[in-house]
Amino acid sequence: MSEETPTHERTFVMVKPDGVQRGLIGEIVNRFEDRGLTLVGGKFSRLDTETARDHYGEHEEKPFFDELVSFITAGPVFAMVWEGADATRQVRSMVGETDPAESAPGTIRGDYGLDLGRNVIHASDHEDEGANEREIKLFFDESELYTYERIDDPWLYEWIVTTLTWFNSLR
Ligand code: RTP
Ligand code: MG
Repeated sequence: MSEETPTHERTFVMVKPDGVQRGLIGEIVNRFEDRGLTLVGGKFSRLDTETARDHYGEHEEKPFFDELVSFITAGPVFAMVWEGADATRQVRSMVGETDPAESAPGTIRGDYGLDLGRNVIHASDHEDEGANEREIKLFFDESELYTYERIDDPWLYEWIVTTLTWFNSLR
């Protein structure tokens, strides 16, 4: 792979209780599927307080922490793992800014949110090293994640065609 080839990686994403209640799971899954990412895991979960405090541990000292924990435990969430090239950064750019009011139209929070404390979706932070692995482990067993190739992968990634061409040239 050339230096420019982005890392193929897994990222953790979660439709928050407000997104579930508002019937946005399908729309959100659709956006990531349309983009070409591969859904390798997905399930409902109801966070208990301990898991929620763990998940948002980096914010423990912040004034909004208790409210954040009580919101995220208020109803079921839909947890997912998406896989693809540069998946963490791509997903975050589709999610938008933390505050929906600052999020561009076309992003999930920019299209479906209005309020900082009701921002529809969580995605692992690409600037927080190890966040993906930590959050995936908190929600999923390895046996709940499925590796497979999308049938359109060769049309989504140039490097697949390049590698196949190189491989065929050896035969
Ligand atoms: P998330 O972790 O939920 O995906 O959101 P994020 O990375 O965009 O933002 P983060 O800084 O991790 O904040 C976590 C959640 O806390 C709420 N928040 N409230 N009142 C406030 O100043 C404030 N700041 C953040 C937001 O709901 C945010 O999603
Ligand atoms: Mg965050």
